[in-house]
Amino acid sequence: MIISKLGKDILIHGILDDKALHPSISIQLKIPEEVLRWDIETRHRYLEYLKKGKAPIYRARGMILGCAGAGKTTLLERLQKKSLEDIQKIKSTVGLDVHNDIFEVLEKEGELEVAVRKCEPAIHIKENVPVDDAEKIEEKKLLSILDFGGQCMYYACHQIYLSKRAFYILVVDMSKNLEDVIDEELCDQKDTMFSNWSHRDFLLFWLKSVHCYCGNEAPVILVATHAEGKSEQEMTGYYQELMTAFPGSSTIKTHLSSERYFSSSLKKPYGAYIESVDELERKIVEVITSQKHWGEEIPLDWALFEKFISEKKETKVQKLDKLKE
Ligand SMILES: Nc1nc2c(ncn2[C@@H]2O[C@H](COP(=O)(O)OP(=O)(O)OP(=O)(O)O)[C@@H](O)[C@H]2O)c(=O)[nH]1
Ligand SMILES: [Mg+2]
Repeated sequence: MIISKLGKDILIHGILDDKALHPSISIQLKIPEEVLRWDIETRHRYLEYLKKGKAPIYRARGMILGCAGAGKTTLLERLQKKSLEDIQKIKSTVGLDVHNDIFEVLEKEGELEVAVRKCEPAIHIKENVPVDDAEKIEEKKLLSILDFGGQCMYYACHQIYLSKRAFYILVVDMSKNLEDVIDEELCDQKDTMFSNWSHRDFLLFWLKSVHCYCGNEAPVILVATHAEGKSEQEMTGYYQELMTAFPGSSTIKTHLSSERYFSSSLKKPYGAYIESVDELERKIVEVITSQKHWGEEIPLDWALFEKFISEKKETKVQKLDKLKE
């Protein structure tokens, strides 16, 4: 049986409003939450596709948020195991950088491996296997990362990208005092609603954005950069300071956890990193693999369509007839 009878009934006849649609319903029915929100005709179509076969899919999306200069791109490049020489060449991010499928998730080892064969589609369709057989799919477990530019003129488009399906890495420069107003050159915030905002205000803004667009459960990993020379005690103290910096925002704080709090530092003069990012890497894998859509089953046709799209990616315009085919 592909999905339960109740699932089928809901897909074909059920009317679900937002209040009735608790995420647990989607898990129970094994139907993605987004599908349950579609109109009845499209839900019907989903069911038809599902009858033809389904396949588990392992995709994750992480978004790196924080003020300009906090060290977002640096952190990403460290996760990619780039050399300090490369890292020192990093320039301020313009808009946002989308890194599709840059890491392979090694679930058992708790590691992220830089995906080497990026140009190949993530999904491989095996030959000589019946079309409706999930075994036909050989999937890779992949992670995409969106690295946001910290200048405030880009913030208006963030809600397009923030998603319930993603997890977040919030980067904060811990060498700055939380209550200090951010230099207006840093995030280009002069004469905007962000002028005179302190580091604390910006942090709250990021957390509120995640809360607003991604619901209560979106996990946030907090990374305090510029942590050179900080003792463990100072690190703990900084986290506690952050937690008390948002009085009356208890719902916002639910996105944070001391277990998802890390420090990162560079030791420039000696040409070496102070700390590795292995622990952060393991936490990312843990967060990804505990998200409810990890390994969710999708109609096989969707997977085939993705393969088709990735093969044709080089041609920017596709004829609709061909796509429909
Ligand atoms: N000392 C020290 N410098 C760091 C650390 N992390 C980043 N930097 C430096 O801070 C500067 C800004 O780093 P980026 O990674 O470009 O910062 P970003 O958050 O991506 O900035 P935007 O792209 O402008 O939003 C660079 O010169 C980095 O070398 C750190 O932990 N310690
Ligand atoms: Mg950057």
